[in-house]
Amino acid sequence: MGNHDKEILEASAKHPIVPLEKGKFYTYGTAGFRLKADLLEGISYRVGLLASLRSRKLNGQAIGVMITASHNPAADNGVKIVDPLGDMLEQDWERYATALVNAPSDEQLVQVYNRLATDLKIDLKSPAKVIYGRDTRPSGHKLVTALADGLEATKAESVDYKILTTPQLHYLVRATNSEGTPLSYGKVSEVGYYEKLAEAFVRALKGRKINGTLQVDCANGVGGPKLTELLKYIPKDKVNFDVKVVNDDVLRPEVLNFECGADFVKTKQRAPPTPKPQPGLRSCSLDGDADRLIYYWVDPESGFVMLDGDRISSLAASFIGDLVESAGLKDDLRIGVVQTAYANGASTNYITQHLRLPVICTPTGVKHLHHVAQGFDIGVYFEANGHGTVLFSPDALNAFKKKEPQSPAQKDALDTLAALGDLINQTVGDAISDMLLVEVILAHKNWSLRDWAMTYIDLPNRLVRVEVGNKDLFQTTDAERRLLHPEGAQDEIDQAVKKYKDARAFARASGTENACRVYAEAATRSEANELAERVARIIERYGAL
Ligand code: G16
Repeated sequence: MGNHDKEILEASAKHPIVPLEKGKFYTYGTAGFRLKADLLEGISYRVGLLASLRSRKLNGQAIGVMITASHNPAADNGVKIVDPLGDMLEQDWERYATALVNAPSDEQLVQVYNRLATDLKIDLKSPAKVIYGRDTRPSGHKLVTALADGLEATKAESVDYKILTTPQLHYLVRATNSEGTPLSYGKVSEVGYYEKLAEAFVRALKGRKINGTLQVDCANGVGGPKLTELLKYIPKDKVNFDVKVVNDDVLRPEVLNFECGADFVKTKQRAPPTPKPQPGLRSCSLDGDADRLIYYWVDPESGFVMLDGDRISSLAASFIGDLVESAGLKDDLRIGVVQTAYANGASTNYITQHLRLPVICTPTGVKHLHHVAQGFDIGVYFEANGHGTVLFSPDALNAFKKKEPQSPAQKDALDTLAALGDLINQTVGDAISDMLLVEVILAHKNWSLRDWAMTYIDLPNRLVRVEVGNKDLFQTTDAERRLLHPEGAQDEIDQAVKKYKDARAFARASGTENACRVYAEAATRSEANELAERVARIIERYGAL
């Protein structure tokens, strides 16, 4: 008998796992377990067991659990684990999560739990701490109860932070673990998060003026109330930040991510229909849990113009690169950019040829990009869908604060870099923090969105979602740019691509939905559309076999 057997068995009976068809398993995907909410109660309970084990393995450091399905519809939900520094769960542990969640009976669940403890040399009597939060989905209540029961059964100390954006929970995990140390990340509270961002925003602006109104579409998700809260912390006497918060209805679940939000804007390549788009208005959209950000405006002449994650990435890389040069740190700090296969080819060319910075391509999922970005002193990583951040190494942060400036211009650059180190969420992509970063950069450059859009011209592209019988049939290689399985599918894609000028296309299984995604790029919009449709038909055919 292990230490928690009886408690685990008893609580597990209250939160049973829903069996899947024979041969199918629950998997820890791009962002944890993400499914229809009615399949998740047992999973959430078992994630509680895993989070306790993980905390014990890491000497009682706090582990986070976030309950959200982010950009997915209201009927879905998800559970994901956050590691002590606020980053995503270490990949090796995804296997353990999958093993616990797929244990077929309560008894086998106890066995897997005890076996993991033995194999990983975890002392089940040592302290464990888990903190958690959820987005505004109504199903979150039940999933939190199941999670809390898992933590109680395994005698972990826990803190329920109730409703949060995903990046706020990541912040709180890191703040909790660094409290009272020289590397303290900020006050351990939601207020601490607002204070840190607001203070750094004012400092980074250095008196520069923000032009005009910014309209923020909050996808009717948790970002709405949290952004409204943050705005209260920005001192009106110091900063003229005129923000119009829209699509912030969190009381009607059916409107969450519905015809609004960053995912809608990015995939449909148009502004949300509500509120009626106002020509020329600087606008941006967050997604359902506020970790993605897309900017856009409707131009009276050329129509809808979007500035997505690739644009934010190149804007940030260029601005920070210039500051590093002005600060006299160019030879000391390595700057790099991390993208995925979805990055527009024009952005990659701009970054490598114009900014002369290295670009690395990884599979989809911020967990992959984050890891690679850590290899640089300044690692800029964004997915085209608007999910990303900029990571500064301890050496970089140290240099911003300690280097003796040789001129007022150098001091100015060093101060701004130090402020950005506080403004930019170092744990994960954070739409609210990224939005403040974009506003700071535009204010420094005195740029409109049109000026920003002029930096390069995007290649026309199209994203298509394809329903298939079993998405797991589709396996990829080369950072998801080529299909390995089903056999023959990639050859057909290659043939299709050859028919178009400057074209590129790929298909991959989504890690957050039961579908495949197809991306195509070509010299003209109609060719990109046509190619995407062709590849989608290939995927449909292979998916139906
Ligand atoms: C999650 C991940 C992102 C990923 C996105 C789509 O975002 O955190 O890194 O790009 O899913 O993944 P997939 O194409 O595999 O479905 P979010 O905002 O939904 O948490």
